[in-house]
Amino acid sequence: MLKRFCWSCILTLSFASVCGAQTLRQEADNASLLVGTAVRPAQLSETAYVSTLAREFNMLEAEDAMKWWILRPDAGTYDFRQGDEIVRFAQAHQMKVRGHCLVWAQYNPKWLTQAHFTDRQLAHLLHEHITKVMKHYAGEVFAWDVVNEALDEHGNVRDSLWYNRPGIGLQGEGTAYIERVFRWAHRADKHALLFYNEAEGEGLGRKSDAVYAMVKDFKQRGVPINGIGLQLHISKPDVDIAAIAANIARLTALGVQIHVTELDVSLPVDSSGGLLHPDDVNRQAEIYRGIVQTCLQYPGCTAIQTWGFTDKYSWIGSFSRHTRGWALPFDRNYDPKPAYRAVLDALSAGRSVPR
Ligand code: 9MR
Repeated sequence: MLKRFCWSCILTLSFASVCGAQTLRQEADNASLLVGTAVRPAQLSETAYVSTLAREFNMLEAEDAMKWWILRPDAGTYDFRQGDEIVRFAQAHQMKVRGHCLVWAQYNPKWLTQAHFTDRQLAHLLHEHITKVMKHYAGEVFAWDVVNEALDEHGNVRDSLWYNRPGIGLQGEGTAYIERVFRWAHRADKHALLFYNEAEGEGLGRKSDAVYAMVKDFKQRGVPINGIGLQLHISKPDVDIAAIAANIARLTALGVQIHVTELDVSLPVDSSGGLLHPDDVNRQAEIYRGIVQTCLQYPGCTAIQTWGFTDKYSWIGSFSRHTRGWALPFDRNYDPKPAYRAVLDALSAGRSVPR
């Protein structure tokens, strides 16, 4: 890709550092791509966190702040403070905001899960929640993960509060409850892009086949769905990039966008947090590079987001009982890792010829 002509290049010997690779954000802007990260509001008072975030990303998403367990301390209350703080930060730094997530079987507040609501009561509660939250953020959140992780590894609809325990009145009818909530979401904010977000179904297999079949069905019947979120929490070194590309190709051919929503590549660490195998950082960088290059091959792949950006704050440590870590492009001191350089290089190559 031709770089724009730059006078400062004449004044410096270091052409590449001034006019070549810049920041992820600048390169993503040039490639017409959104590059985002998940954000926790508690960290927005930390100078290094804030400066890295604003410099490197043109999009962010609340890692937790827009989930039921934070937004809904009790049945009668909506607590938007944390979500609003994130939106204000984004606006102050000209960043887009993704919303996450309106419907998920996990991490719901106890008042909701333990009250033995009937399906009619649950339908009412969920409809009201989607409507209030989306209207609150209308014009601020441009895309929502409406439903998160509703399918199991076989591609079947998971048992859940919202589906069949007791569900919202569509128990036993497969993806009908997902369709219902997408329709509610579209009515709440007709300008928001509506995504179905899924884990471990990024390549080819039973789960991604089921997502594909659902999208095909929804598109044929006019159900308002605009995109699929591919989470991409990677924990194995043998990532099948070709299978991910094939999945992106078939989904975008149906007319939905792809957002890579939760990318991280975790590595084994020892008890003091050091890498067990130092060479893993290079393998990690190549995985990051491969994902970014793959997304850039498809015009319908419009955003790449990492799940946090510094190893200082990542869900991986506590989730793996501190056996894994090092998952993100910046280390604990906010220094860029080889993974950062690989993403930057891939972005700076721009989009390849559209397929
Ligand atoms: O990273 C998130 C962690 O801080 C929270 O404790 C947890 C529950 O809210 O959710 C984590 O994020 C998950 C995301 O919302 C959906 N995909 C899997 C993510 C990692 O568990």
